[in-house]
Amino acid sequence: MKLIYRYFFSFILCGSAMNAAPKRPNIVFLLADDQATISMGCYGNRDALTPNLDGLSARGVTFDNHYDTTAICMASRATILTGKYEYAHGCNFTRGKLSKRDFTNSYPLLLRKAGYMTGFAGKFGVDLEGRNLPSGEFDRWGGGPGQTSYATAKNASMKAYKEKFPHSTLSYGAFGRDFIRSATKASQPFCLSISFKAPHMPDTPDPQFDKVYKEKVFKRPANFGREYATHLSQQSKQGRQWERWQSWKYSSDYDGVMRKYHQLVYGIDRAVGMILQALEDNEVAENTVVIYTSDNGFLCGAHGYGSKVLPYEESVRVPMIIHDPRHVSAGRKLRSAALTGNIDIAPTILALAGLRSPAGIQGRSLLPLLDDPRGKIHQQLSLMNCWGPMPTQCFAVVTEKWKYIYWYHGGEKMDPAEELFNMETDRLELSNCVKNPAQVTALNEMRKRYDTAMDHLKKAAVNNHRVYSKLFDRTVPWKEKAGGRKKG
Ligand SMILES: [Ca+2]
Repeated sequence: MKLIYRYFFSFILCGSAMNAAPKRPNIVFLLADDQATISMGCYGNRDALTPNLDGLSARGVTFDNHYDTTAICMASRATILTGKYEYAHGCNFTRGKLSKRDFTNSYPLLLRKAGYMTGFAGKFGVDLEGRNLPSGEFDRWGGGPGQTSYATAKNASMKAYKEKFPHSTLSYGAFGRDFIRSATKASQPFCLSISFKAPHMPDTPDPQFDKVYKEKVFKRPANFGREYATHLSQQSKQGRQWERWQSWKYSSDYDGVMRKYHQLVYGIDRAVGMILQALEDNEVAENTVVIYTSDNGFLCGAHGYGSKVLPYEESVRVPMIIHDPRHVSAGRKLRSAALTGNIDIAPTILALAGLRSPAGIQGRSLLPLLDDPRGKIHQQLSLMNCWGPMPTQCFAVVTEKWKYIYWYHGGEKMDPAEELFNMETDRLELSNCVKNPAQVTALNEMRKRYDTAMDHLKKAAVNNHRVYSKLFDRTVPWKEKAGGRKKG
């Protein structure tokens, strides 16, 4: 009866406003922190229990080649907000804050300006020029500074939830539920952004889910362990990612570590379930687009590395789902192999809201891929690491078929190095094809693509990233780079 009434009411509205613009959708943007594709059932891991996320995947379009162009929290989040590569927004730990101009042009602020009711909860994770947290820029705020805490009581803006939801992950589900309930009473559409802390370290999952993975033994990926790193660059082994193979116990207690990691993701799955249920309960599910992704992946012992940052698959390729219930793509378990990236999130959300992307945005709307999941948005994407020890800093390009990484740093122990991986046949990056005579054509093509990407970097790099115009240029010899800067 309720449904009939709703359709009748919609008909009356349509009839009385034939020329009115189509109703703008609500948008829910859900962001995990350090979540690798290996942690989800819908990305092929049968050990993972993620029923709500798998359901979202089945109803929406799931992206199999989605990359975080910088695989570290702050830079990736700034990219998500702005639709720009790190070198163009300049924001990363120790390097720079997000400018007022870029933040003003970020998707939540543009949507609010266009009449959306906006809410944010979780780890904001981006340092802003001239201010601390942007609590006043959202209609409802449950965000926190720095890394936030898994203890809800320690997150000042979320204290209202500390009794019922002492672990922060479910508190964000409750925030989302309450925001949706109040937002649907208003006449305007809403945009809810939730940034979970999970499954970021320290690995302290919600104890109420302790039984979910108790004594679970996880299948090791086929590139698990140091024996699968002998072909990888010396540069990639100079940072903490190499050391964390041992200190984070991938080497000695893989199952123990992965139980906690998956348990943290299980908490997210439950919180996502709360939010999706709230959309149903408040009768807005049919007009709400849900997007789910992560700010970077996690190496989890692949090749004997821990953590993230490096441009290898487990670190840069992340989950990405878009469910638009209004669209013909809904409910068809569609997957897209198109190359997509975190630079595309803001333009996609802006397009959903019917807004044009501001000048300088480098990403593109992914909505055409809902029409045709076999289509293409990008021919190539750039990947970069501008954080941590200088030898681990690098630039890379990826296509649907190849990934090419250039490690610019030389020295006593190493020469600048190139890596070429076949993304169609070697997703685990077990073979570096740089010296394979059969792949000379591919190598030359990817070098050319790299140089094109560098041309873009040189044009768009902001002040604090201009140094990379030279450092990442593969035509400039190491000696010239080493002479021009202090030891890093
Ligand atoms: Ca992260």
